[in-house]
Amino acid sequence: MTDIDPSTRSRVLAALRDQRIETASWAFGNSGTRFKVFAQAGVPRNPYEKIADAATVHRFTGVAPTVALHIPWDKVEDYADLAAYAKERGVGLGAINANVFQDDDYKLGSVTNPDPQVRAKALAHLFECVDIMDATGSRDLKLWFSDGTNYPGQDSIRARQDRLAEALSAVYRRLGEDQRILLEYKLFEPAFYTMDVPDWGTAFAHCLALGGKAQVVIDTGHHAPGTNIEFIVAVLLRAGKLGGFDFNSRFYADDDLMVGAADPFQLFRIMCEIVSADALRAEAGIAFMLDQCHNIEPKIQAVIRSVMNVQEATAKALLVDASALASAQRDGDVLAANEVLMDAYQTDVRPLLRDLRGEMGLEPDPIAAYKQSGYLETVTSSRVGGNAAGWGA
Ligand code: PSV
Ligand code: MN
Ligand code: MN
Repeated sequence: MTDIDPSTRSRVLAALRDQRIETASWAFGNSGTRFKVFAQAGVPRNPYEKIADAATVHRFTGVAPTVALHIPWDKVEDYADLAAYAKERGVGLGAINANVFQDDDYKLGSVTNPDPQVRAKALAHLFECVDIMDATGSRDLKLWFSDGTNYPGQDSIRARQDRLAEALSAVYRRLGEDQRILLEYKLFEPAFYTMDVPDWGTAFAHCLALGGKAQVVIDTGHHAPGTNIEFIVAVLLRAGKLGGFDFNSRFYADDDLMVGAADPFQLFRIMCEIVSADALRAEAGIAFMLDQCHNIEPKIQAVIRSVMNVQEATAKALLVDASALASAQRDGDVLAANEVLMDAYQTDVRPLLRDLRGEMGLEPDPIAAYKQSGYLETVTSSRVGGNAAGWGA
């Protein structure tokens, strides 16, 4: 793309100014693999400090105004107080992520466990998460179930689907008017033979049966290699069942690397589907969340980088010449249509984003500004003995 014409430029800048990317509290804590968790200096010791870090990301990017919590990793006495603290820092609390995967009782599953007592315990946790949403004012309950089986014959696949449907509908009934379930799927891990929600089709079927307050969330790291994620985005958007994303990058499995690091072109293609369906607007109700771990890289800086990567992909998607694309598609001109997309993808949008930040009263280079701010040095000296993010410790 040569020069961006003034009307395209102002349309793109307006859309980028309104973009909202949600960070994840667990990205700021120590994390690792099952082989080793590497501790970093200055990591948060409690949920309040995680929120302070998320607020720092927002301070330098201007487009990350909410942070998702994971319960019980972010358990506190008083969630209204936590929400007030977040507000003081200039951010809000976003999705509440349930955790029914880290208890010995859940060895054979949580809500799909053959034992009704374990199922009841899991359901009680999900209700507790809705109570927390009531206190924090969160709209979204994000449900990911590690439930599944490792061996053929271990349990009835159909009975487990029945148990899942039962639990989901109990939670659905408990939701408030403006609350919703975001159901997340994952191909494999920790279960290796069957996952009870392995793919978008299963998640979609459950959400359809539940009703309008249940939608599918796409974690970009949760598919078989080679899966066409933008196709899933398009199909779910068309059905009004796309609730949001857990963004991250993967080379192999659920790697949880920085979004846009492994395959920026895929991220662009995903954002093209969003933009062409006019689903970037907040009113479209799509939550653009990060679900990543920063095992070896500095965490706050990595989250800032991730937010910028999403912004860059979005800016490129917004630059697609929709009328040229439609006309090439109408003419059946395969190469011209493809060129329209590639033209936008190959545009260097970094100057545009620097201008955007200037207009928003931010420093043009958020990473340089963050580094100069001395925030990391301050928290490194004031926080001693930071916690693991919640797992792998
Ligand atoms: C599971 O792999 C997952 O993607 C779910 O979203 C969990 O809540 C999250 O990771 C924990 O990082
Ligand atoms: Mn996820
Ligand atoms: Mn994951």
